Amino acid sequence: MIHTNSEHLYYKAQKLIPGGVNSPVRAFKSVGTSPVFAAKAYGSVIEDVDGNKYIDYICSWGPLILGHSHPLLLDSITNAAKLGSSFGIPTAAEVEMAELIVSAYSSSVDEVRMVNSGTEATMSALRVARGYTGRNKILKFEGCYHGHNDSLLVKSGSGTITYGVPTSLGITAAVAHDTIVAPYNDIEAVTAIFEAHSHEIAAVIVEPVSGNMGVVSATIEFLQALRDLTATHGAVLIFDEVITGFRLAYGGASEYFGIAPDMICFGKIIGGGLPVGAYAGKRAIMDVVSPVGGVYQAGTLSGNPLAMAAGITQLKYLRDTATIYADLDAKAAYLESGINTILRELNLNFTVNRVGSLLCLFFTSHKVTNYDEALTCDTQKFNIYFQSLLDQGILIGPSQFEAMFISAAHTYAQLDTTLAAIRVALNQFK
Ligand code: KE4
Repeated sequence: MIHTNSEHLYYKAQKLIPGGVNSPVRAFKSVGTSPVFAAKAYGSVIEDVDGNKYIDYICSWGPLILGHSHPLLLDSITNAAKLGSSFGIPTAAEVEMAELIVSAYSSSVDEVRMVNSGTEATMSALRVARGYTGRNKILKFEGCYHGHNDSLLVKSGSGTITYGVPTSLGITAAVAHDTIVAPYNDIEAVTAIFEAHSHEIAAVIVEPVSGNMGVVSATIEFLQALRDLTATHGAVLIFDEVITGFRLAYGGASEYFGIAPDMICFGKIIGGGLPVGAYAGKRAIMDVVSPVGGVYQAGTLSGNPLAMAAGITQLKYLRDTATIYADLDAKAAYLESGINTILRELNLNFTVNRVGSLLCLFFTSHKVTNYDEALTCDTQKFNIYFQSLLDQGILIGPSQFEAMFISAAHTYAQLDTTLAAIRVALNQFK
């Protein structure tokens, strides 16, 4: 493949944008190569600026569950744009979006507030939980990513200290001090933390299925323990459903696991590929949000009409297409089964995790149920695998610790093409 135009753009971009990209993972740094620049996309195909075509499993990191440039979404965005791109006063579309989210997650939420990213959603939800409980500490889990707000760019402290230390420059020790980090899926650890910090913990935030350490699912026992412990100790349970919301089921992980958190954060799918986020919860909690209550949160473009138009169309399609989730899961299961067959035939003992239409091939023989186990992966082998797939016209996330996203646009013929490429890529390791 020729990448002349991508290389030229990347050279220019690095002089103007930190690392040449507007989000770090796009730099392909962890896979040790230069990024390809997208020119256009349609269905499950991305074309780069050199005319190379890829079957795309990044899907904009989740939003494009129906595929790129879906005609229904294009029409909605175009029609909304003709009426105005932003007003600064309320619109009917924001009410309709709120109705869709509240009705899909009715066991957990009465009210929803739109924001412009998943980061804003989780940042705001934590502020609401702190304002609602009057407490300072939050509990998160290793390997879960909730966006780049200060309280959540924190890892577990060394030794016996339970408070966190920053994972990024620019975050104060004081902020990190109020974040406790526990191992994912570790009920005993969380129980001990609540026993030690019961009345200090404002919220527990968790990805019910993490798409940020590869794909790793919480066990239902773990989620139930979080539900019980937060209820007992008066903390707010927040499901970060930025990835899983409207993906694992129309009612997301809350429906998939049958567990109702106190608050839910959304992003990605609810905006149909346009900038979006939302946080939602029971009225008793959400009534602390300004202008009703004393927790301030605001946004110039929150509930933007173009993002609402795209998101409403996508959510209604997901709501009204009876077989959509079964079809998505069947395609992902087909890919999972095909990869496992290839691994068996090549006598490779790598691990495949799949939940719904999210999957990940881990270059480790370990089962992967938490971040420490994910870290046993041979990332050098992943990098060779990634590059081989890219050269064969298959685009997956440029990191071992991301998910493959299946969309309704992926065809079984494309899955077979993908499996053939995966066989070539894995054949290098037998
Ligand atoms: P954004 O601020 O990027 O819209 O959302 C942050 C976020 C919150 N919660 C979860 C579970 C998420 O996965 C994310 C963002 N996901 C990453 C991909 N793993 C976005 C890709 C990127 O950072 O460029």
